[in-house]
Amino acid sequence: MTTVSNPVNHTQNRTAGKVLSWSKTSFGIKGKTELGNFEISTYADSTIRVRMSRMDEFSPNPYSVIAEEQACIHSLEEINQQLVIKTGKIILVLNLNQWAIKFMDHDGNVLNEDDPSFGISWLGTEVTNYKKLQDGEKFIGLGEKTGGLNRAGQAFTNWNTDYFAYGTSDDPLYMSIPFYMGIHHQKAYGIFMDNTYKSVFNFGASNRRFSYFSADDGDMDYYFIHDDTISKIISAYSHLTGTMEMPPLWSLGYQQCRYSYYPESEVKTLAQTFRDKDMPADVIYLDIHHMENYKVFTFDKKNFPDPKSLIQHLKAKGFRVVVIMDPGIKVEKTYEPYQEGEAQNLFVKYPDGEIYEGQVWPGWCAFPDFTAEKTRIWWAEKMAYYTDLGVDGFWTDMNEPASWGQHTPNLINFDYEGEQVSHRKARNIYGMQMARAAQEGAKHQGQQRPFVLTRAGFAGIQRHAAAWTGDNVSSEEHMLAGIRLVNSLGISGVPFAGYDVGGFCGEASKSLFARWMSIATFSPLFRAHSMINSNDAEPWAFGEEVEEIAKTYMKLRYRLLPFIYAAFRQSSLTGLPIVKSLVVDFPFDHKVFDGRFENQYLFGESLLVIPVESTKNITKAYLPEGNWYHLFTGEAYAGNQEVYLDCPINYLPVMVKGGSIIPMQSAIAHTGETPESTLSLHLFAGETTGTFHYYEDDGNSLGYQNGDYFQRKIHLDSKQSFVHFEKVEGSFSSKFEEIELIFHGFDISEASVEDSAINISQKEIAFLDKISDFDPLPDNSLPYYTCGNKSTLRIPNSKEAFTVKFN
Ligand code: NBV
Repeated sequence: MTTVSNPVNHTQNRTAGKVLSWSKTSFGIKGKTELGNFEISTYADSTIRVRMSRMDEFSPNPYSVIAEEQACIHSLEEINQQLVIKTGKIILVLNLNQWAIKFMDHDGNVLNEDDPSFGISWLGTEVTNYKKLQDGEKFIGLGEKTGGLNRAGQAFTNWNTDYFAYGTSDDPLYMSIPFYMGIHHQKAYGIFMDNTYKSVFNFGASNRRFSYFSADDGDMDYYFIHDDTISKIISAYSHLTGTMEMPPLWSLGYQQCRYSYYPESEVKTLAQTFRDKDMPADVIYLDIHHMENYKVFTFDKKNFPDPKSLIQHLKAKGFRVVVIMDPGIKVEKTYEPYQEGEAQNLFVKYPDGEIYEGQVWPGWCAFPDFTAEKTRIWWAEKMAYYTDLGVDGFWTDMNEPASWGQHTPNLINFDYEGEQVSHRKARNIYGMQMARAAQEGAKHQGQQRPFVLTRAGFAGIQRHAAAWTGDNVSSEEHMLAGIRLVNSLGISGVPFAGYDVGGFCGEASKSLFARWMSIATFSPLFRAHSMINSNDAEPWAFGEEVEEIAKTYMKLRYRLLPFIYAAFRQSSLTGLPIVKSLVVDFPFDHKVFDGRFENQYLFGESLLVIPVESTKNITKAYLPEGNWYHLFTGEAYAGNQEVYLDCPINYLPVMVKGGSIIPMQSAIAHTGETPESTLSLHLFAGETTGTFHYYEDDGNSLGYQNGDYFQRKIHLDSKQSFVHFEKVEGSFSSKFEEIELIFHGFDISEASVEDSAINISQKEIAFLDKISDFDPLPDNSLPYYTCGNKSTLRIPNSKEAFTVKFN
């Protein structure tokens, strides 16, 4: 490849310059500036891609975007040295005298504009897009980044990094997602820079002129997104980079990890203890000590003489086993994976052809080049070793890739789907390609819905794996920081994420562990984990009181599974988060950015979780607009106000949004157990009407892709006093024969069922004087869950449409 016209100048900023020529393409325009080639194309009315390169050809990232261009240009005009391009939602104005883009909405409001002097610039190989800072502009997103919800005034680096015991303001961490949203003047937009080199996002740090995003090398390649809501912007980003596949139901249960459980007798005791103590759990992890000298695709013969029987034993008790897989392959001439990798040319190499070796747990290791398809196929085949033993899930750790010394030499080569690039371009994508290999491997070995948990990743990782936030610390500060990390991952397209409950490094106090368990009940991934040589950290290891609290919340998690599973289904369709920072629904309410409230989030559509340190007994919370109910006391609150809430250690403040419908089931020991046949539908009176997208399937197979699901919308209209159940779609039979309606905040004396093909007799709709049995308070120190007037009503779970009227 040759440079366009000007040689790389290493000392001075060079801008793209004047537009010299342009022409129309099927999806937009392309042309030349004084310094680069450019192309502007559309992917949707809401999404425009801008590319600029000094090379003759672009070198796109083949991994992140899976959407295709779409012709969405409604008009294109050249007026006074400006090119005006309109889609259904965006007006793009390109200044032809000096490359600078302005994005506006159809009312002419400026959403985002290039700095008029610098626009797209180069400094040596580094390419940057400078964007004028708008008045009061706030910035959110960027995935796994520490700091506050509003990122204004700060800068962040994307360079996947293994960071043991990171601080709560440290950067960069394990995963890079170069997607953010800007919010100002009651408008929002999103920008995704699709470049895998090390990059920097500066949101007005050390200057007050511009924000910018900049990559060490490669093309300036970004997608500008605008729509009326943050949700639509996130969905548009997810349309580009893909959504999560439906995970297996068991992965939504409680997961127990430790570095490491061994020998096998300890693993068996662990499993039995959950069952003996009646604490629901689904997953046990085997960390690196299950291997022989930390070699992947082995089991240690002494500690795990018969892994197949062990796994069968655990399965019989309702447990799934997830094993860790590190990328480093021990350099050992007699070790089969090394022999094969060497013989088949599967490892990352130096430019002179020598295999690159770095030190990790097994000692000196070679690293499979997951950016080459043949390596991913080889890995997928190797995974038969685990699936033959009955392993259910895969945990890809150390895939930044990590190695002792933390300075992988930049000159090593990666295939990058045939492009042949250096570590500078490949590092950030390596972890995602390992997770992909694991997911493809599990599928190749016959698993229909693989569960892969990854530490490193890049934009699009949600298509291949769930994520966790690495080696956090047992502290109050870290507990809250983890919530922000997971919330930020959620608004950056990665809905299935979590943190190590209890903290990985250090020792959790009793109260910290209890509070962390209660918060994580409302996290997409619910997994406790802790470091080698630390105290026991299972939910019963902190004394009786904590055990009771943990058990109550773990049971609540399992009772909420119908609600959680439906939230996963929605997320897999829309890309929207399962834990929604309040900014998603209330972006123009400045209170949601307030340091006191920025950790609050909605779990699913309806549960407002107020995370609070375990040391506090009372906390201030912000209730956004709408009306709210305390989940545990049933007390009603008006929205748009700050309130004080009690939060003793057994009592996490959680509010339910008025108008919500929350399906719950009976407590079960693990997801393989069938709950009782009654589905409890909690209905909360609201100022606005509510819709719930109820969803069920077998939780395991891909049958749902062919219609084998049970799905219906349920509408609650509190003002007009009815609940309407739409006709069920899909061929799946619900596990619930009966629905119990539980009314909260209503004053009901009678009810009737209408429009029903089923004949519901008066007897069946008789009110039951029953209150919920959910009590988070072992010592009953706070009011029992009475919830309004205790009205409940039972009806058959008919697949037909019907309406329940009440007054
Ligand atoms: O495999 C050991 C650990 C693992 O438990 C942890 O969750 C990872 O983030 N792993 C890192 C390696 C080194 C930890 C010091």
